[in-house]
Amino acid sequence: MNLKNRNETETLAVCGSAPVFDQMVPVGQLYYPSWESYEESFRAIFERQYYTNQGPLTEMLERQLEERLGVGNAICVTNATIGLSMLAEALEIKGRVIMPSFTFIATAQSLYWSNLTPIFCDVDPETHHLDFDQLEILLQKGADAILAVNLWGGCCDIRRLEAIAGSYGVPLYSDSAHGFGCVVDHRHLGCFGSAEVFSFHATKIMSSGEGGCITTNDDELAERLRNIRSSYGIRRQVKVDRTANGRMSEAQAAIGLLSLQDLDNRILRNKHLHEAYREVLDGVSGLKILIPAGVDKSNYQYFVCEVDEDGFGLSRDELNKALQMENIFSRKYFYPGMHRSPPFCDNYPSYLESQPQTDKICSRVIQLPLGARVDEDAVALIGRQILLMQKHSRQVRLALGVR
Ligand code: T4K
Repeated sequence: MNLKNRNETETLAVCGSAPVFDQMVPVGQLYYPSWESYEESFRAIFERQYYTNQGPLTEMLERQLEERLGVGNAICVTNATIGLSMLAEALEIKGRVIMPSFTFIATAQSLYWSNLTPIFCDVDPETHHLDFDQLEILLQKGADAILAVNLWGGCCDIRRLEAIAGSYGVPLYSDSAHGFGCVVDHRHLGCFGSAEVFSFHATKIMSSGEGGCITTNDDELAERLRNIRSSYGIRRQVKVDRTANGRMSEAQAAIGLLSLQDLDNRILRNKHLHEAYREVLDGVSGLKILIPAGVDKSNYQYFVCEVDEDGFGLSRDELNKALQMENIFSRKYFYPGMHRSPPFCDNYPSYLESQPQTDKICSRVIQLPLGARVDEDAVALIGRQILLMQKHSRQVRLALGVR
């Protein structure tokens, strides 16, 4: 496309041009192993005819995860959502759990499944993680646990959080769905608090298609989790009240093992893509780029910006719509905040006015494509379309039907 010879707005899909990408460019890692390696692993599963219930591949994946993360126990599960529910059960938490209002619905739903009451805490506008001032106020009112959430390849100030949880005598556990491969103080995420939960969903940097894993250095907690996970594959029988089916299949474990092999290359690739985005978008007025906070090393699995309508010239929703028309499938994770999501908005209306930072972030945040289906040329094109959308924001708005 030669911009010099064309009216620039004519190169925007929202203004009538063909989309800049022929095919959907999604947010999400979506790295998959080569067909050959996949076929080899699956042939072995079919030869063994052992498909699930803590088979040899799941066992192997757990040992490799423990080694990589430097943690005593890795317990693989069907997905992170069931992992979070199992963990609340295994920690034997009763009552009220403080969690951030800015997160994916699975975090809050895991508490509901465990008959726990979520206490929503607002987040820090710079990091998107728990706000420590509000956390202290909530702890003083009484809580039975803290469920932290580590977002975007960053981490809460986890040392400070451990100290605060210790001083109030409440367990701390983390939803680290986004955090596999991140390092804090020379230790991998997965070693902090009572336990952490990772997601191995296809959109995550470490993937088994669907899947996840709970990590802990507490051996008793790990045994309870293994007993809750299923009646199979336990090492030692311990008393648990409720069990679930949170087993990881051999098919998932096979993909997970292949994913782990190549993880460092993918993190490096993500880092380069981040840098490429920043080369185009750093300093653009009204666009704030979120740098993963609180980690020595990030996995860079999300590229996150906040759009300030006044400074940028378009709202986040307008930008998002115009990008989708280019086949650039940006996302607005997370919208709305937990305190505005059913059933929590109906059951706990008192939070509606008490989470201003979450509300602000939810109205501004956007994730741009990263991962297997994006390369540096794609980043340059996405960046260029964003700059054009800003430059011609008035026409974009008119084309979108906004006055
Ligand atoms: N805690 C937090 C903080 C989380 O963010 C999540 C999940 C969890 C807990 C729970 O973890 P899991 O129980 O899922 O293990 C996605 C993912 O489903 C979810 O894992 C993730 N977080 C959440 C933030 O995003 P969707 O419904 O928005 O993604 P989806 O499936 O529409 O995929 C995104 C894009 O990728 C789409 O444009 C389509 C494309 N895509 C997706 C898949 C799965 C593909 O092209 N191929 C694919 O196979 O939820």
